Amino acid sequence: MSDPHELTVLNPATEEVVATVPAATAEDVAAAVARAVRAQRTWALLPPADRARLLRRFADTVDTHVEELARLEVREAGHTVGNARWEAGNARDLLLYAAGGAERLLGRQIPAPGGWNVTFHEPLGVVGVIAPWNFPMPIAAWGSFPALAAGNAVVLKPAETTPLTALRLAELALEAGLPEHVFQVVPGYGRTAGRALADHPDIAKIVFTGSTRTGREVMERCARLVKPVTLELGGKSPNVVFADADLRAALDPFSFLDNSGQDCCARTRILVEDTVLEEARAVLADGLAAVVVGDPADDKTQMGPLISRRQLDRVRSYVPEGAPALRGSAPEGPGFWFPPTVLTGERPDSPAAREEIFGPVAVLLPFTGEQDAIRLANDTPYGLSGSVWTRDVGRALRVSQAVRAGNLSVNSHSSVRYWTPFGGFKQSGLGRELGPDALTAFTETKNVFISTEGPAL
Ligand code: TXE
Repeated sequence: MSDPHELTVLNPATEEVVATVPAATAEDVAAAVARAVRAQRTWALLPPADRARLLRRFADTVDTHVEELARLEVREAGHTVGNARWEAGNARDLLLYAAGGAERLLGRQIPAPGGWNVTFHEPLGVVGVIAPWNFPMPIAAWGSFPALAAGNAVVLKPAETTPLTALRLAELALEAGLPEHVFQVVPGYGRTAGRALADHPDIAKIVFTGSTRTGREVMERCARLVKPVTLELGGKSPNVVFADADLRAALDPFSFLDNSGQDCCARTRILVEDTVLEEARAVLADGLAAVVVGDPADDKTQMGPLISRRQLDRVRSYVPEGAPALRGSAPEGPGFWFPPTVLTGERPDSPAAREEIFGPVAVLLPFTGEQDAIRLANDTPYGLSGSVWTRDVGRALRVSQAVRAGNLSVNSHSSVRYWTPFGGFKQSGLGRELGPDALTAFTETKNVFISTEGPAL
Protein backbone atom coordinates (compact mmCIF):
# COMPACT_ATOMS: atom_id res chain seq x y z
CA MET A 1 0.00 0.00 0.00
CA SER A 2 1.49 3.35 -0.96
CA ASP A 3 1.30 6.37 1.33
CA PRO A 4 -0.75 9.50 0.49
CA HIS A 5 1.15 12.34 -1.18
CA GLU A 6 0.36 14.69 1.69
CA LEU A 7 0.42 14.80 5.45
CA THR A 8 -2.77 16.18 6.95
CA VAL A 9 -2.14 17.96 10.22
CA LEU A 10 -5.17 17.99 12.53
CA ASN A 11 -5.72 20.09 15.62
CA PRO A 12 -6.21 17.33 18.23
CA ALA A 13 -8.43 19.58 20.34
CA THR A 14 -10.93 20.26 17.54
CA GLU A 15 -10.19 17.77 14.74
CA GLU A 16 -9.95 20.74 12.33
CA VAL A 17 -7.35 20.64 9.57
CA VAL A 18 -4.44 22.93 10.48
CA ALA A 19 -2.35 22.33 7.35
CA THR A 20 -1.48 19.90 4.61
CA VAL A 21 2.16 19.30 3.84
CA PRO A 22 3.65 17.42 0.86
CA ALA A 23 5.01 14.06 2.00
CA ALA A 24 8.64 13.36 1.10
CA THR A 25 9.26 10.33 -1.11
CA ALA A 26 12.36 8.16 -0.94
CA GLU A 27 13.71 10.21 -3.89
CA ASP A 28 13.12 13.46 -1.98
CA VAL A 29 15.05 12.02 0.97
CA ALA A 30 17.92 10.98 -1.31
CA ALA A 31 18.06 14.48 -2.81
CA ALA A 32 18.13 16.05 0.67
CA VAL A 33 20.93 13.72 1.72
CA ALA A 34 22.96 14.59 -1.40
CA ARG A 35 22.58 18.32 -0.62
CA ALA A 36 23.52 17.67 3.01
CA VAL A 37 26.67 15.78 2.01
CA ARG A 38 27.90 18.82 0.05
CA ALA A 39 26.91 21.35 2.73
CA GLN A 40 28.52 19.34 5.54
CA ARG A 41 32.00 19.54 3.99
CA THR A 42 32.09 23.33 4.38
CA TRP A 43 30.27 23.32 7.73
CA ALA A 44 32.80 20.90 9.23
CA LEU A 45 35.70 23.09 8.13
CA LEU A 46 34.37 26.19 9.89
CA PRO A 47 36.41 27.01 13.00
CA PRO A 48 34.41 25.84 16.04
CA ALA A 49 34.02 29.41 17.30
CA ASP A 50 32.32 30.37 14.01
CA ARG A 51 29.97 27.40 14.18
CA ALA A 52 29.20 28.34 17.78
CA ARG A 53 28.50 31.95 16.78
CA LEU A 54 25.98 30.83 14.13
CA LEU A 55 24.26 28.45 16.55
CA ARG A 56 23.99 31.25 19.12
CA ARG A 57 22.40 33.43 16.47
CA PHE A 58 19.99 30.58 15.73
CA ALA A 59 19.19 30.46 19.47
CA ASP A 60 18.48 34.21 19.47
CA THR A 61 16.16 33.77 16.48
CA VAL A 62 14.30 30.94 18.22
CA ASP A 63 14.07 33.15 21.30
CA THR A 64 12.24 35.88 19.40
CA HIS A 65 9.82 33.25 18.05
CA VAL A 66 9.07 31.30 21.24
CA GLU A 67 5.45 32.39 21.34
CA GLU A 68 4.89 31.64 17.65
CA LEU A 69 6.50 28.19 17.92
CA ALA A 70 4.54 27.45 21.09
CA ARG A 71 1.22 28.39 19.44
CA LEU A 72 2.08 26.16 16.48
CA GLU A 73 2.82 23.26 18.85
CA VAL A 74 -0.53 23.83 20.57
CA ARG A 75 -2.33 23.60 17.23
CA GLU A 76 -0.54 20.61 15.78
CA ALA A 77 0.09 18.55 18.94
CA GLY A 78 -2.56 19.74 21.42
CA HIS A 79 0.04 20.66 24.04
CA THR A 80 -0.95 23.12 26.70
CA VAL A 81 0.46 26.51 25.82
CA GLY A 82 2.52 26.65 29.03
CA ASN A 83 4.24 23.37 28.17
CA ALA A 84 4.69 24.42 24.55
CA ARG A 85 6.50 27.61 25.63
CA TRP A 86 8.81 25.48 27.76
CA GLU A 87 9.46 23.26 24.72
CA ALA A 88 10.43 26.13 22.45
CA GLY A 89 12.62 27.51 25.26
CA ASN A 90 14.23 24.09 25.63
CA ALA A 91 15.17 24.10 21.93
CA ARG A 92 16.71 27.56 22.36
CA ASP A 93 18.62 26.60 25.51
CA LEU A 94 19.96 23.45 23.92
CA LEU A 95 21.28 25.49 20.99
CA LEU A 96 23.23 27.67 23.42
CA TYR A 97 24.55 24.64 25.32
CA ALA A 98 25.55 22.87 22.10
CA ALA A 99 27.24 26.03 20.80
CA GLY A 100 29.46 26.01 23.89
CA GLY A 101 30.14 22.33 23.29
CA ALA A 102 31.45 23.08 19.80
CA GLU A 103 34.12 25.26 21.39
CA ARG A 104 35.06 22.58 23.92
CA LEU A 105 35.21 19.49 21.70
CA LEU A 106 38.79 18.69 22.63
CA GLY A 107 40.99 15.76 21.71
CA ARG A 108 43.86 14.30 23.74
CA GLN A 109 47.59 14.00 23.52
CA ILE A 110 48.89 10.58 24.56
CA PRO A 111 52.67 10.11 24.83
CA ALA A 112 54.38 7.16 23.18
CA PRO A 113 57.98 6.07 22.67
CA GLY A 114 59.37 7.99 19.73
CA GLY A 115 56.44 10.32 19.26
CA TRP A 116 53.03 11.51 20.29
CA ASN A 117 49.49 10.34 19.73
CA VAL A 118 46.95 13.02 19.09
CA THR A 119 43.24 12.20 19.13
CA PHE A 120 40.60 14.13 17.20
CA HIS A 121 36.81 14.10 17.38
CA GLU A 122 35.75 14.28 13.75
CA PRO A 123 32.14 14.79 12.69
CA LEU A 124 30.37 11.71 11.33
CA GLY A 125 29.00 13.43 8.21
CA VAL A 126 25.22 13.54 7.72
CA VAL A 127 23.04 12.48 10.64
CA GLY A 128 19.44 11.31 10.18
CA VAL A 129 17.02 12.18 12.96
CA ILE A 130 13.63 10.42 13.11
CA ALA A 131 11.43 12.24 15.61
CA PRO A 132 8.11 11.33 17.23
CA TRP A 133 4.95 13.36 17.75
CA ASN A 134 4.84 13.47 21.52
CA PHE A 135 7.45 16.25 21.99
CA PRO A 136 8.02 17.36 18.38
CA MET A 137 10.24 20.36 19.13
CA PRO A 138 12.47 19.21 22.00
CA ILE A 139 13.13 15.75 20.60
CA ALA A 140 13.95 17.14 17.15
CA ALA A 141 16.33 19.53 18.90
CA TRP A 142 18.02 16.88 21.07
CA GLY A 143 18.92 14.79 18.04
CA SER A 144 19.82 17.65 15.72
CA PHE A 145 21.54 20.49 17.57
CA PRO A 146 24.44 18.65 19.23
CA ALA A 147 25.04 16.92 15.85
CA LEU A 148 25.18 20.30 14.11
CA ALA A 149 27.49 21.70 16.77
CA ALA A 150 29.91 18.80 16.25
CA GLY A 151 30.14 19.69 12.54
CA ASN A 152 27.57 17.34 11.04
CA ALA A 153 24.72 18.15 8.70
CA VAL A 154 21.27 16.92 9.75
CA VAL A 155 18.29 15.58 7.83
CA LEU A 156 15.33 15.47 10.20
CA LYS A 157 12.13 13.52 9.61
CA PRO A 158 9.38 14.65 11.96
CA ALA A 159 6.37 12.46 12.75
CA GLU A 160 3.59 12.48 10.18
CA THR A 161 1.12 14.13 12.58
CA THR A 162 3.45 16.95 13.73
CA PRO A 163 5.73 18.33 11.00
CA LEU A 164 5.03 22.06 11.44
CA THR A 165 7.33 23.16 14.26
CA ALA A 166 10.26 21.26 12.73
CA LEU A 167 9.68 22.98 9.38
CA ARG A 168 9.55 26.34 11.12
CA LEU A 169 12.77 25.63 13.03
CA ALA A 170 14.52 24.91 9.73
CA GLU A 171 13.30 28.28 8.36
CA LEU A 172 14.56 30.03 11.48
CA ALA A 173 17.95 28.36 11.08
CA LEU A 174 18.28 29.88 7.61
CA GLU A 175 17.07 33.26 8.87
CA ALA A 176 19.79 33.11 11.54
CA GLY A 177 22.45 32.55 8.87
CA LEU A 178 23.13 28.81 9.05
CA PRO A 179 24.40 27.68 5.65
CA GLU A 180 21.79 26.19 3.31
CA HIS A 181 21.19 22.42 3.58
CA VAL A 182 23.08 22.00 6.82
CA PHE A 183 19.77 21.50 8.67
CA GLN A 184 16.99 20.10 6.47
CA VAL A 185 13.56 18.77 7.35
CA VAL A 186 11.85 16.07 5.25
CA PRO A 187 8.27 15.66 6.45
CA GLY A 188 6.99 12.24 5.49
CA TYR A 189 5.71 8.82 6.45
CA GLY A 190 7.77 6.41 8.49
CA ARG A 191 7.64 3.53 6.07
CA THR A 192 8.80 5.70 3.13
CA ALA A 193 10.81 8.71 4.33
CA GLY A 194 11.85 7.12 7.65
CA ARG A 195 13.01 3.89 6.03
CA ALA A 196 14.76 5.82 3.25
CA LEU A 197 16.82 7.68 5.85
CA ALA A 198 17.72 4.51 7.76
CA ASP A 199 18.69 2.72 4.52
CA HIS A 200 20.67 5.56 2.94
CA PRO A 201 24.40 4.77 2.73
CA ASP A 202 25.36 8.45 3.16
CA ILE A 203 23.51 8.79 6.44
CA ALA A 204 26.26 8.14 8.97
CA LYS A 205 24.06 7.71 12.04
CA ILE A 206 20.38 7.53 12.94
CA VAL A 207 18.89 9.06 16.05
CA PHE A 208 15.47 7.54 16.53
CA THR A 209 12.82 8.28 19.14
CA GLY A 210 9.59 6.31 19.07
CA SER A 211 8.16 2.89 19.79
CA THR A 212 10.33 -0.09 20.69
CA ARG A 213 8.86 -1.98 17.73
CA THR A 214 9.85 0.63 15.13
CA GLY A 215 13.17 1.22 16.91
CA ARG A 216 13.99 -2.45 16.49
CA GLU A 217 13.27 -2.23 12.74
CA VAL A 218 15.39 0.92 12.37
CA MET A 219 18.25 -0.81 14.18
CA GLU A 220 18.00 -3.86 11.89
CA ARG A 221 18.12 -1.66 8.81
CA CYS A 222 21.09 0.27 10.16
CA ALA A 223 22.87 -2.98 11.08
CA ARG A 224 23.05 -3.90 7.38
CA LEU A 225 25.32 -0.90 6.85
CA VAL A 226 26.97 -1.12 10.29
CA LYS A 227 25.49 2.30 10.95
CA PRO A 228 25.40 3.50 14.57
CA VAL A 229 22.06 4.30 16.15
CA THR A 230 20.82 6.12 19.20
CA LEU A 231 17.44 4.76 20.20
CA GLU A 232 15.14 6.46 22.66
CA LEU A 233 12.18 4.11 23.03
CA GLY A 234 9.29 3.63 25.36
CA GLY A 235 8.94 3.47 29.11
CA LYS A 236 6.74 2.20 31.93
CA SER A 237 8.35 4.04 34.75
CA PRO A 238 7.83 3.30 38.45
CA ASN A 239 6.96 5.88 41.05
CA VAL A 240 8.12 4.19 44.27
CA VAL A 241 6.42 5.79 47.26
CA PHE A 242 7.44 4.72 50.77
CA ALA A 243 5.19 5.35 53.77
CA ASP A 244 7.45 8.10 55.14
CA ALA A 245 7.21 10.19 51.94
CA ASP A 246 5.44 13.49 51.46
CA LEU A 247 2.42 11.81 49.84
CA ARG A 248 0.97 14.93 48.22
CA ALA A 249 4.21 15.69 46.40
CA ALA A 250 4.89 12.03 45.58
CA LEU A 251 1.41 11.47 44.17
CA ASP A 252 1.24 14.66 42.13
CA PRO A 253 -0.96 13.58 39.20
CA PHE A 254 1.39 15.36 36.78
CA SER A 255 3.94 12.66 37.50
CA PHE A 256 2.06 10.77 34.78
CA LEU A 257 -0.33 13.33 33.22
CA ASP A 258 2.19 15.70 31.72
CA ASN A 259 1.50 16.00 27.99
CA SER A 260 -1.67 13.93 28.54
CA GLY A 261 0.54 11.03 29.55
CA GLN A 262 2.20 10.91 26.12
CA ASP A 263 5.58 11.08 27.75
CA CYS A 264 8.10 8.26 27.74
CA CYS A 265 9.18 9.27 31.28
CA ALA A 266 5.63 9.29 32.71
CA ARG A 267 5.53 7.53 36.07
CA THR A 268 2.69 5.22 35.10
CA ARG A 269 3.29 2.49 37.68
CA ILE A 270 2.48 4.01 41.05
CA LEU A 271 4.00 1.66 43.62
CA VAL A 272 2.85 2.54 47.12
CA GLU A 273 3.88 0.96 50.43
CA ASP A 274 0.87 -1.05 51.58
CA THR A 275 0.63 0.65 54.99
CA VAL A 276 -0.41 3.95 53.33
CA LEU A 277 -2.41 2.56 50.42
CA GLU A 278 -5.77 3.95 51.52
CA GLU A 279 -4.28 7.40 52.19
CA ALA A 280 -2.61 7.28 48.78
CA ARG A 281 -5.92 6.50 47.07
CA ALA A 282 -7.50 9.52 48.72
CA VAL A 283 -4.63 11.81 47.70
CA LEU A 284 -4.76 10.54 44.11
CA ALA A 285 -8.54 10.93 43.92
CA ASP A 286 -8.27 14.56 45.08
CA GLY A 287 -5.45 15.21 42.63
CA LEU A 288 -7.28 13.78 39.62
CA ALA A 289 -10.49 15.66 40.43
CA ALA A 290 -8.58 18.97 40.43
CA VAL A 291 -6.90 18.59 37.02
CA VAL A 292 -8.13 21.19 34.53
CA VAL A 293 -8.60 19.42 31.18
CA GLY A 294 -9.66 21.46 28.17
CA ASP A 295 -8.63 23.97 25.51
CA PRO A 296 -4.84 23.71 25.36
CA ALA A 297 -4.54 27.29 24.05
CA ASP A 298 -5.93 28.60 27.36
CA ASP A 299 -3.22 29.47 29.91
CA LYS A 300 -5.29 27.97 32.74
CA THR A 301 -5.53 24.52 31.14
CA GLN A 302 -3.35 21.82 32.68
CA MET A 303 -4.04 18.91 30.33
CA GLY A 304 -5.03 18.82 26.68
CA PRO A 305 -6.19 16.11 24.28
CA LEU A 306 -4.39 13.06 22.95
CA ILE A 307 -2.63 13.41 19.63
CA SER A 308 -4.99 11.39 17.41
CA ARG A 309 -7.99 9.12 17.17
CA ARG A 310 -5.60 6.18 16.83
CA GLN A 311 -3.97 7.07 20.14
CA LEU A 312 -7.35 7.61 21.78
CA ASP A 313 -8.52 4.15 20.65
CA ARG A 314 -5.30 2.63 21.95
CA VAL A 315 -5.74 4.25 25.37
CA ARG A 316 -9.40 3.22 25.57
CA SER A 317 -8.46 -0.39 24.87
CA TYR A 318 -6.59 -0.52 28.21
CA VAL A 319 -9.48 0.90 30.25
CA PRO A 320 -12.58 -1.26 29.87
CA GLU A 321 -15.94 0.16 30.90
CA GLY A 322 -16.43 -0.38 34.64
CA ALA A 323 -12.76 -1.13 35.41
CA PRO A 324 -11.98 -0.21 39.05
CA ALA A 325 -10.39 3.22 38.79
CA LEU A 326 -10.04 6.74 40.15
CA ARG A 327 -11.05 9.22 37.47
CA GLY A 328 -10.96 12.92 36.67
CA SER A 329 -13.04 14.46 33.91
CA ALA A 330 -12.52 15.42 30.28
CA PRO A 331 -14.54 17.25 27.61
CA GLU A 332 -16.69 15.37 25.10
CA GLY A 333 -15.60 15.37 21.42
CA PRO A 334 -14.82 16.79 18.93
CA GLY A 335 -11.19 16.32 19.85
CA PHE A 336 -9.33 13.33 21.21
CA TRP A 337 -10.12 13.53 24.92
CA PHE A 338 -9.55 11.02 27.69
CA PRO A 339 -9.94 11.67 31.43
CA PRO A 340 -7.05 11.36 33.90
CA THR A 341 -7.32 7.81 35.24
CA VAL A 342 -5.63 5.59 37.84
CA LEU A 343 -6.52 1.92 37.51
CA THR A 344 -6.77 0.37 40.98
CA GLY A 345 -7.67 -3.25 40.26
CA GLU A 346 -4.74 -4.33 38.07
CA ARG A 347 -2.27 -7.12 38.77
CA PRO A 348 1.44 -6.42 38.17
CA ASP A 349 1.39 -8.77 35.17
CA SER A 350 -1.70 -7.34 33.44
CA PRO A 351 -1.24 -5.55 30.08
CA ALA A 352 -2.17 -2.17 31.61
CA ALA A 353 0.55 -2.63 34.22
CA ARG A 354 3.23 -3.81 31.77
CA GLU A 355 2.68 -2.08 28.42
CA GLU A 356 3.26 1.54 27.51
CA ILE A 357 -0.23 3.02 27.16
CA PHE A 358 0.92 6.55 26.29
CA GLY A 359 -2.12 8.32 27.63
CA PRO A 360 -3.34 9.76 30.95
CA VAL A 361 -3.58 6.36 32.61
CA ALA A 362 -1.54 4.91 35.49
CA VAL A 363 -1.90 1.79 37.62
CA LEU A 364 -1.75 1.73 41.42
CA LEU A 365 0.06 -1.29 42.92
CA PRO A 366 0.92 -1.90 46.59
CA PHE A 367 4.26 -3.26 47.84
CA THR A 368 5.52 -4.62 51.16
CA GLY A 369 9.00 -3.39 52.12
CA GLU A 370 12.07 -2.30 50.23
CA GLN A 371 12.96 -5.54 48.47
CA ASP A 372 9.42 -5.95 47.17
CA ALA A 373 9.47 -2.33 45.92
CA ILE A 374 12.71 -2.96 44.00
CA ARG A 375 11.43 -6.23 42.56
CA LEU A 376 8.22 -4.57 41.30
CA ALA A 377 10.06 -1.50 39.99
CA ASN A 378 12.31 -3.75 37.89
CA ASP A 379 9.51 -6.06 36.74
CA THR A 380 9.31 -4.49 33.27
CA PRO A 381 11.11 -4.79 29.95
CA TYR A 382 11.61 -1.02 30.04
CA GLY A 383 14.15 1.06 31.98
CA LEU A 384 13.88 4.73 31.19
CA SER A 385 12.88 6.73 34.28
CA GLY A 386 11.46 6.52 37.73
CA SER A 387 11.06 8.25 41.08
CA VAL A 388 11.82 7.18 44.63
CA TRP A 389 10.08 8.97 47.49
CA THR A 390 11.31 8.56 51.06
CA ARG A 391 12.85 10.67 53.80
CA ASP A 392 15.45 7.96 54.49
CA VAL A 393 18.60 8.94 52.57
CA GLY A 394 20.17 5.49 52.81
CA ARG A 395 17.06 3.85 51.40
CA ALA A 396 16.78 6.46 48.65
CA LEU A 397 20.34 5.64 47.55
CA ARG A 398 19.92 1.87 47.84
CA VAL A 399 16.72 1.87 45.80
CA SER A 400 18.03 4.24 43.12
CA GLN A 401 21.08 2.03 42.68
CA ALA A 402 18.95 -1.10 42.44
CA VAL A 403 16.42 0.20 39.91
CA ARG A 404 17.58 -0.53 36.35
CA ALA A 405 16.73 2.72 34.60
CA GLY A 406 18.64 5.57 32.99
CA ASN A 407 17.01 8.55 34.69
CA LEU A 408 15.88 8.44 38.29
CA SER A 409 14.75 11.17 40.65
CA VAL A 410 14.68 11.10 44.43
CA ASN A 411 11.86 13.10 46.01
CA SER A 412 11.20 14.67 42.63
CA HIS A 413 9.56 13.79 39.33
CA SER A 414 11.97 15.74 37.18
CA SER A 415 13.46 13.74 34.30
CA VAL A 416 15.05 15.72 31.52
CA ARG A 417 17.63 18.49 31.67
CA TYR A 418 19.58 19.44 28.58
CA TRP A 419 22.82 19.42 30.58
CA THR A 420 22.49 15.87 31.96
CA PRO A 421 22.59 12.57 30.02
CA PHE A 422 19.26 11.06 29.02
CA GLY A 423 18.46 7.56 27.78
CA GLY A 424 17.24 4.11 28.70
CA PHE A 425 18.32 0.73 30.00
CA LYS A 426 16.87 -2.52 28.61
CA GLN A 427 14.24 -2.06 25.88
CA SER A 428 13.96 1.66 26.54
CA GLY A 429 16.84 2.24 24.19
CA LEU A 430 20.46 2.50 23.34
CA GLY A 431 22.91 5.35 23.82
CA ARG A 432 22.43 8.69 25.52
CA GLU A 433 21.30 12.11 24.39
CA LEU A 434 21.97 15.51 25.96
CA GLY A 435 24.48 16.20 28.72
CA PRO A 436 28.21 16.88 28.52
CA ASP A 437 28.86 14.00 26.09
CA ALA A 438 26.10 14.91 23.65
CA LEU A 439 28.51 16.16 20.98
CA THR A 440 30.97 13.26 21.11
CA ALA A 441 28.10 10.91 20.28
CA PHE A 442 28.14 12.58 16.85
CA THR A 443 31.85 12.14 16.22
CA GLU A 444 34.35 9.47 15.29
CA THR A 445 37.52 9.43 17.37
CA LYS A 446 40.67 9.41 15.28
CA ASN A 447 44.14 8.76 16.65
CA VAL A 448 47.16 10.11 14.76
CA PHE A 449 50.64 8.98 15.76
CA ILE A 450 53.31 11.62 15.08
CA SER A 451 56.87 10.42 15.09
CA THR A 452 59.37 12.77 16.71
CA GLU A 453 62.36 10.79 15.53
CA GLY A 454 64.51 12.91 13.29
CA PRO A 455 67.44 11.96 11.12
CA ALA A 456 70.33 10.42 13.10
CA LEU A 457 72.89 13.07 14.07
O1 TXE B 1 5.47 5.36 16.93
P1 TXE B 1 6.54 5.04 15.81
P2 TXE B 1 3.90 5.63 16.81
C1 TXE B 1 5.33 4.77 21.62
C2 TXE B 1 4.02 4.98 22.36
C3 TXE B 1 3.02 5.03 21.24
C4 TXE B 1 3.61 4.00 20.28
C5 TXE B 1 3.18 4.13 18.85
O2 TXE B 1 3.77 3.89 23.18
O3 TXE B 1 1.75 4.66 21.66
O4 TXE B 1 5.00 4.22 20.38
O5 TXE B 1 3.45 5.44 18.32
C6 TXE B 1 8.73 6.94 12.27
N1 TXE B 1 11.18 3.28 9.61
N2 TXE B 1 6.06 6.01 21.43
O6 TXE B 1 3.27 4.58 15.98
O7 TXE B 1 5.97 4.23 14.71
C7 TXE B 1 7.43 7.70 12.38
O8 TXE B 1 7.11 8.29 11.13
C8 TXE B 1 11.63 4.46 10.03
C9 TXE B 1 7.07 6.30 22.41
O9 TXE B 1 3.70 7.02 16.39
O10 TXE B 1 7.71 4.49 16.51
C10 TXE B 1 7.78 8.70 13.46
O11 TXE B 1 8.54 9.75 12.89
N3 TXE B 1 10.85 5.34 10.71
C11 TXE B 1 7.83 7.48 22.12
C12 TXE B 1 8.65 7.88 14.41
O12 TXE B 1 9.16 6.81 13.61
C13 TXE B 1 9.59 4.98 11.01
C14 TXE B 1 7.42 8.48 21.17
C15 TXE B 1 7.94 7.29 15.63
O13 TXE B 1 6.88 6.49 15.19
C16 TXE B 1 9.06 3.73 10.60
C17 TXE B 1 6.40 8.04 20.25
C18 TXE B 1 9.92 2.86 9.88
N4 TXE B 1 9.52 1.65 9.47
C19 TXE B 1 5.75 6.85 20.41
N5 TXE B 1 7.79 3.63 11.03
C20 TXE B 1 8.94 7.89 23.02
N6 TXE B 1 9.99 7.10 23.14
O14 TXE B 1 8.91 8.97 23.58
C21 TXE B 1 7.51 4.78 11.69
N7 TXE B 1 8.59 5.60 11.67
